[in-house]
Amino acid sequence: MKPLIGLTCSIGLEENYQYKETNYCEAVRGAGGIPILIPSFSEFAKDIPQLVRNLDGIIVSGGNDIYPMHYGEGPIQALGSVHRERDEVELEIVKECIKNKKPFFGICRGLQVLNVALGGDLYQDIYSQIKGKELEQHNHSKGTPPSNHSIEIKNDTFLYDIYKQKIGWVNSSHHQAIKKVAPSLEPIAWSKDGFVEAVVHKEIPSIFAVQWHPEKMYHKDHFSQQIFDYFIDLMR
Ligand SMILES: [Mn+2]
Repeated sequence: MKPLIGLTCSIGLEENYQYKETNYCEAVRGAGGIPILIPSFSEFAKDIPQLVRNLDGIIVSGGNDIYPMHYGEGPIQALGSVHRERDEVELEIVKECIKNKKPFFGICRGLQVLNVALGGDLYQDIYSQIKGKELEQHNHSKGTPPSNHSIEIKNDTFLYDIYKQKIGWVNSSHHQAIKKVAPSLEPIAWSKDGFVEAVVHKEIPSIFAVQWHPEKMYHKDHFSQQIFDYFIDLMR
């Protein structure tokens, strides 16, 4: 039996449709899983406990910003678009994955959701909130170059086992980042300018997240493939 992998959807601008990029689905299937899209809408968070129990693993995917009230702040001017129902559904998914020790893979926004759900917080916009320090280009959106910035990977982690070296190269498409890491998460990779680029749960190693987009490089990059393989293999 192939593992069933829930994939959270993004919400269209007119807010009347839900979607997920095909490359997420291809990466899940390529690694041996069956992708199942999870929408977000009013009151749906209440059904998440049952849904999580019936899936083998969940990917909380990339997308818009998290409403900062979830970490006790009001919105600053540079905050991007937010969607209250998606926040509720995904925060509930984290809670249930922890409770049921269900494999969880956060990608980009998914890393931020994981951190906020577990008590950490975020920079709402790194480029307007961090002054006096030159930051790398984390918010690359034009074209699809194979790599945007380097990461330094911690020894003795699953990520090090994949890359087999301290330095990796990743694509990057985010303007928010982890500020305070949640107490139950361990950072395992950083960009040169000091942002946390990957985390793993300290007690549940099958719960992890990356700040970049391995799904976009799935067909081109061996390491990206291996991250998905590693995730799906947790369920075999
Ligand atoms: Mn980055």
